[in-house]
Amino acid sequence: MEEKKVIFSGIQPTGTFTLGNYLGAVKNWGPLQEQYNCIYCVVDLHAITVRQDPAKLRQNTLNSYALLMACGIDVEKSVLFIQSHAPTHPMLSWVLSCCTQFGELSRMTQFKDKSQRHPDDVNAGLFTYPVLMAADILAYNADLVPVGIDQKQHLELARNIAQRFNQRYGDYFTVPDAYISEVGAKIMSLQEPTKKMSKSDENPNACILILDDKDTIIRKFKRAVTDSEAEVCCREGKDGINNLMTIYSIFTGRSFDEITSDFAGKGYGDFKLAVGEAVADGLEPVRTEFARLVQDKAYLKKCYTEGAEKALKISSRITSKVYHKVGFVDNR
Ligand code: AQP
Repeated sequence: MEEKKVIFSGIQPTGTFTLGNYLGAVKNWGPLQEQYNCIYCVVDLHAITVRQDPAKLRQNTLNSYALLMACGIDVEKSVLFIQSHAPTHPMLSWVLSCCTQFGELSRMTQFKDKSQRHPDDVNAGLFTYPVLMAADILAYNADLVPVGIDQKQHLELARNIAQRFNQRYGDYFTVPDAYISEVGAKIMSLQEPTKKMSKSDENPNACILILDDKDTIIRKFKRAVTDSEAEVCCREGKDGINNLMTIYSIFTGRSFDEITSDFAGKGYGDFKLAVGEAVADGLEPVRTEFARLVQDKAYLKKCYTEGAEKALKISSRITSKVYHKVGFVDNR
């Protein structure tokens, strides 16, 4: 029988997830569990590349873990763990950083963006973050990495690093492919629809958080920036409406043509309200399940402890093999 392919992905524990994180990544992770060996983690090591309040980071990490479960990650089917519980990732990251060029890291657009946003803290971790991300993936020899389009450049780098290691030390790493969904791979800001929806946006109306309550979700959609026409259709230049149509289509299963005919002759107000309601209702089960799980601290602890054990079992084997290949003395 053909062995199942390995999927790896991670998400930062910066508060709750945005609708972009959800539609571009997390929502797709659950269904993949049936077909693949899935390994998912909350990437708290990545989070400290920007300054964090320690107590909040701890809380956000636990909340993110519970939220992933509420979004459909089943700990019986997938390995779900917290990144800092697997020291194999930074161990592997060091070796991989020696296979990465300074110039490559300098070209990463996220580094450029984030260093502009935090000019007082352009730390080395922010610069080398994509190497740690490569280690996250390669520590499991993952075949596929489900991410939004914004992570494509980092994934390309992970592929280059894997190939370089393989050339130097002999084929070992699987060169991972990005797994980018056809719709929802780039959800745009509700206030500036040419920019991606991002949780660090200063305007709270730009971004839907998946734990926002129904009224808040509807209010944010009502305030969404659109255009001066009144036709609900997908066309170049109608960035705001195109984005709302994408979101509505994912939540209702309606095609773009169906949406256009459903809203023919109606104004944007009706459409925005319908999008808000579809999203709020669609996210309701996630909110309810999250509220239940987050109370059960003992169960969560059991899940993330067991998740770390499973993750370490796989990644320790791969890291030991890598250490041997580069010429470190075995200690077993
Ligand atoms: N707007 C988006 N549309 C589609 N997918 C998105 N992702 C992020 N934003 C969108 C995907 O979500 C996954 C987890 O992302 P992350 O934890 O690495 O956070 P991020 O990419 O840094 O996203 P944020 O929310 O916008 O954070 P900040 O404000 O810190 O930049 C990834 O698969 C990502 O592609």
